[in-house]
Formats: sequence, structure tokens, C-alpha cells
Amino acid sequence: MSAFSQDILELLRLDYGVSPEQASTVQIYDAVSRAAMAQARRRWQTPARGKRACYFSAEFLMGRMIGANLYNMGLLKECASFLAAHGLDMNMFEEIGDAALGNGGLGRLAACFLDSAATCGVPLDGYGIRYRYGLFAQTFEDGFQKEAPDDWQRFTDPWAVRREEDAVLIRFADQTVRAVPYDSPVIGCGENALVNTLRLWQAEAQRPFDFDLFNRQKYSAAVEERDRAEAISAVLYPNDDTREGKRLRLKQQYFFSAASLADLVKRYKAAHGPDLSGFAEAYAIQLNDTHPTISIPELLRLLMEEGMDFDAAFAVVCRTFAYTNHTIMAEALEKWDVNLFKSVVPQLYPYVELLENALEMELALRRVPREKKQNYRIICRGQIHMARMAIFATHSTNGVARIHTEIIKHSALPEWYALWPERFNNKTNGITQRRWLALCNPELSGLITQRIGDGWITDLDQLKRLVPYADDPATQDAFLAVKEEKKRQLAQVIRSKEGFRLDPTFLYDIQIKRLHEYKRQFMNALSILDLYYGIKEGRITDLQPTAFLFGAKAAPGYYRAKGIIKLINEIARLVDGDEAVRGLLQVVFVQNYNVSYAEKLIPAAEVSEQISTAGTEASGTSNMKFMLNGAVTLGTYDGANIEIVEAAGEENNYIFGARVEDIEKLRQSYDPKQIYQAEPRVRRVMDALVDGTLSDGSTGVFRELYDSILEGASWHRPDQYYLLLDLIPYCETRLRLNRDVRDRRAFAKKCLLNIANAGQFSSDRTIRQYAREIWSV
Ligand code: CR1
Repeated sequence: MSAFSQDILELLRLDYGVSPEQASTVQIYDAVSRAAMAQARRRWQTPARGKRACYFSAEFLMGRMIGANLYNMGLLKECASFLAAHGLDMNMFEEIGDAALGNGGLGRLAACFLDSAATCGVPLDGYGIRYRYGLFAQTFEDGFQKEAPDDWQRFTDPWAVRREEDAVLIRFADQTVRAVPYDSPVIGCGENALVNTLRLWQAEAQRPFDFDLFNRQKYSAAVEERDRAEAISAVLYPNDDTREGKRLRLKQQYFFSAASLADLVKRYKAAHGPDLSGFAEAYAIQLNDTHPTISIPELLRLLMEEGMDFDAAFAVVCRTFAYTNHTIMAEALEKWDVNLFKSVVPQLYPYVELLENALEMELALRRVPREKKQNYRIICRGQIHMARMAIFATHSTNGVARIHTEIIKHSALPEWYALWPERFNNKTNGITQRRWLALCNPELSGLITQRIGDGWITDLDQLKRLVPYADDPATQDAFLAVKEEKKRQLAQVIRSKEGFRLDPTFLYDIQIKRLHEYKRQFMNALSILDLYYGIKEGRITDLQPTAFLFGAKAAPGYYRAKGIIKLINEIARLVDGDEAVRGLLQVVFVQNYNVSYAEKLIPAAEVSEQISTAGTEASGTSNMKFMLNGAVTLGTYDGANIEIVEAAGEENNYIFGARVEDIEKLRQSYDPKQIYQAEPRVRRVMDALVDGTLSDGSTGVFRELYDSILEGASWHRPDQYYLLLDLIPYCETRLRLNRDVRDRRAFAKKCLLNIANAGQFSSDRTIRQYAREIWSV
């Protein structure tokens, strides 16, 4: 028996007093994880010398850790045989919840980056918050979303080590708390692999219990300090692509930024002595969106309190930090009310003013006319503009897909680009092929490896060697067989989780992402209604039966997003209850979509829905995961879709709808009512929201959705995301796709060409670009 297997047995016996046969799932999970941890720890020491990069992020959406870690360590097979020897299998870990310390793409990107950096030998550590509760758990009641707390730590947290000795104190105006780090090894895969660190801070009280108050029978007062401290890392804010100007949110941001910087300064001094002037040569810090941007005045403060003058300190700050922008949605650009800011971290405000003054001097030097200065001010109309601070006080600002970076430069922040063009650069997102192909789709991985070897696991460009196989009927058939198998497996999962019988012979058309108006799940819903009526009216006669799958969480306070979930659930009910379409259409909205669910859905997909309004989705990353698993993209010219179809061929994907330029031209004169009146199909599906066809349980939310398109609202014009403009082209493109899939081999060829050209979307490529072009590590 191997040392690994022996360790597992030993841990089960000593800690739980059980044999593998007697153990619970959580006990096995804990023992297997800790046995693997014991091995990882041998390779897990931070080297004292050499520059390191740090990824500061409020979110790390890690998903389930055990599979990926065992895979990267080369222990997966051994674990599987250990379990098999005791009548168990890896599927048992499906019960273990995800570490969902993130909302969506931004947090998942951070997780992919960690995996890629460790694999590519890039010394990169993650710094963030160890939320007590991750992203809420979602269920549906009568088609409406309900939220419940995500108590992820109940499964134990064997992949983290508490480092009491590295705790630091963090000072706020009204409280001082301890930040205690929990470290997880980030284990790379392959020959160049490193074991890097993810360090997540937990907030705790300095004095968790007041005996004096307790003795005076003031029980809740006795633990008040503890509760107030722990509130800071209690819960992840459930907003994606929107900002939350709340006091606690600012506290969270300062909490992990200040703790991480204190940690780095301490390490720096230990290695290089008290003079901090070389800090930027030791650490490169990437700010993942504006959430950690408060690090800028904090580092300035730390440097100046050590005696550095402003100019010297500012130069270190600029050379240390770089900023990634993930969205141009106005509602996501963080601004903090000056008074709120001062009431939370008063010690920082003077440093924000110093930054503002330095900016003022730069603008004068560069002769920026007075009327244009408003566009630059960090402190402006009683608010602190974090994105402006991030651009001004760093050496690099990057977007996350080519079109997104162009939009930043030329329409979102053109005045900044005009002054500092050299700071702006693009880093198109990527995904790790370890989790998103090797681990979640062993069947397809096996087929690929059988054809071209397994070099793709750490060098995704090797997928190019599949190109000749795209025309090979045997490979096409083998691909189709794999797809069928993954669809069957997904149908089983959905049967058990949702109680819904998905037909594995249907075409699987999937849209999974956060629920947001700009992502246009609503348009997808309308288009399904159009199909429904098309079939009923005899306009559509030869449809390849299609299952439409959705997965999405709506921010709990996002009224319309929740209405769209209810709408899709009602459409599902309508379709399911109608004999005339039952053999042709299925609609299912899965509950609690998360990383683990994505790992089941994506391999089974044939159609990847990427239908955001052109110019709104910064990149998207699920689009890349679908491509890698051999789905075709049905999408708009937006985000990374553009680069995807450029790589895989427009003829192998399905692009429709208005482009950014079209929308720009149309903006002033756009009138959705005109389309509604001129196009009976549009009228038919819109009216279904309000004519009694679909019921919103008398909440009025369907009427509100209807009005958001045709009437607008006080804060936006009618149909601000151009659903009606793109609806018919969308429906028609989907029908064309539907006709194309009937030639199975021709369709398989398209899928294979998507896979073969997915190499550039590996986060290994992205991370190497950050390392070389931004961090110099
Ligand atoms: C974007 O909406 C992008 C991810 C990761 C999201 C998405 O298009 O793929 O970031 N932005 O870069 C976001 O969450 C707060 O902004």
C-alpha cells in the first residue's frame, strides 16, 4: 500500500476511530485532503529571494478543491483506487460543497489564475477574505428564487492552515480587529509546478469575551466586541457587476488590503531591512478590480510613516501596483462618499488628498484645460472615485478582452488614455484546462490524448494538432459518442437534483452566468416563446428537439433579475404542460448554479449562449469553457466571443445581432415600440407577459419587465439593452443552427475545430502575459 493510502487509513483511525467502510463522506473527505496536504506541505515553502507577484482580490471562487488538488498532485488515480478498494468512489465528494467565495467571472478568473501561475512556475500568491458565508445557496419556491446562507465551512476546511503567528491588527475609527490568515497551498500541475499560497484573512476580536460584563450578567454585551469584529468577514456581498456603497463593504476592503500590505511589509523588512525604497522590486501587486484599490493610500501611508517623502513613496506605489478593470457598467464603478470614508478609515483620508494634489499638479503640468479637469478628479462632488485613483497611482491598467480594452481607451476613459497611453494594455482572460477539461470531462480528455498525446494539459496550444482530425469521420463519431455520454450523465444529475427528466436525445442549449439584464437571459426567454408559438402555429415544422438549460443566481436585491428567473420558470411550466410541443422543447432552470454544477453542464453542451448586448460583457469566460468542451457559440460580437470566433472560424459558430458601432449610431433614435408594432412575432411574445398566458403570482413583476422594454423607467430609456433589436436575428440564427445540427458529422467537425483552436484561451497564456508584461517576475 502507498504512503498516501496509509496516511488516509491512519487519519481515519486516529482522528475519527473509523474504518473507511464506517466513515462518513465528510470524514473521508477530511482524511483524504489532509493526507494530500501532508505531501503538499513538503514542497510548500516560500523562497526568501526573488520577486513575487500578489493577486489582491475580494473574491476567489475556488469551487471544490479536492479533485483539482489531487489531479495536480498526480494523486487522483491513487485516491480512486483506494476508494474502490473500500467499495467507494470519487463521486461521493459531490456532497462536499463548493468554496464559493466569489460571485461570478471575476472571482473564478482569480481561481484560474492561481492554478495557472502555480503550474507555469510563476510565483504568485493570492490575498483575500475568508468569508464565513460564501455566495448564498439558491432554491426555487413556486419558481421564485429563495436565498439561504452558504455555510461552506461545515464540511471542515482541511485545505487551509491557520497561521496565528502572522495575525495583524487592523484599525478602524470605531474598532480595532485582528486579521488572522488562513493559508492554502496552491498546487501546480506538471514539471515546472510550484506550490504557491492563497492567504485569506479572517476578522476576529482582540478580546473575544468580556468577563467583567459577563459577571454583571450582561451576556450579549460580553460578546459584542466579538460579534462586531466577526461581522467584517462574515459574508460575501452577493453583487456581480454592481457596486454596494455600504459601510461594511468598505470595511471589508480595507480589512484585507491593510492586512495583506502589513504582511508584505513585514516580510520585506525581514529580508531586506527597514529601508522600504526597494519594495517594488520585491513585490508586484495586481488589484483585481477596484475592490482592493484602498491599498493605494494604505501603502502610501505605511511608506510615509516610515519617513519616506511623498514623491519617493508615490513612485514606489506606482511601480508596485497594477490595476485590472473588469467592467465598464457605470453602476459597478466604485465611488465612496467622502464622509463615509472618513468615518471608517480617517487615518487614510489625508493620503487620498495627497494623491488628489499630485494629480492636480500633473494636470497643470500637462496643461489640461480647467473644464476637462472634472473628468480626472479623484475627489469629486463629495465622492472618491476608486477607478480614477487606480489608474493614476499604478503603472498599468488592463482590460480583459480586446474589445473591452479598446472601449476603455476610446469611450469609457478616453481622457485618461490621452494622458497616459503607455499604461493601458490588454490581457484577454483565460481558463485553466486542468479543471475545465481534464477534470470535468475525462471522456473528451481521453479522446484528445488518444489522438495527440497529453501535452495539452500544460500546453494548450498543442490542441492545434487536432485540426486534421476534424475531418476524420472516426474522430467525429468518437466525439459525438463522448458528447452523448456527457449529456446522459447530466440528465442523471438533473433528474436527482431538480426532479426533472431531461431527454438526452435533445440538443442541449445552455446559458449559465449571473442573472443580469445586460446578459439578456430575458431575450433567450423571449426567443423560446417565439419557438413555442412557431411550433403551435405551424410556422416551424421540422425542429430538432431542443432542451434549453439555464443556471443563474440573481443578486437578492435585484428585482428584475428575480423576475426573469420567475419568467423562465413559468415558460418551463408552459412548455412542459403542452402536449403539442412536449416532444420538441424542454426548458429547465437548475437551482444553485455554481462551479461544481458548471463542471457537469459545460461538457454536455452543444450550444453555448453568449448573447450580451455588444459592448457590455467585458470578456466572459464560460464562453471559453464551452468552446474547449466542443460546443458552438451562439452569440453576439461582444467580449471574448470576438476572439473566439476569430480563432475558431465564424463558419463554425453562430454570430448575430447589432455590433458596437451599430448601437452607437442607433442610440439616439432607437424606438423598441416601433419594432413591437411592426413585427407580429415580437408582439406575440411580449404580450405573453401581460395577457394572462404566464402568471407571475400577482406580483406585477412581469408587467414591470414588459414596461422596462417598452416604456423604460425613471433611470433608463426603454429597452436599454436592445433586446427587441436583436430578437428576430437571434431567433433566425438559432433556427439556422438547429437545421445545421442535423448533419451530425458536419456539426461534429465544427465542434472539433472549436476545441482545436481553444489553445489561446488557456489562463496559462494569460498569466504568462501578466508575469512578463506587467509584473516582471
Ligand atoms: C465581467 O462581467 C468578465 C469577468 C472576469 C466580470 C466578465 O465579462 O469575464 O469580470 N466583471 O474578467 C465583473 O465582475 C465587477 O465586474
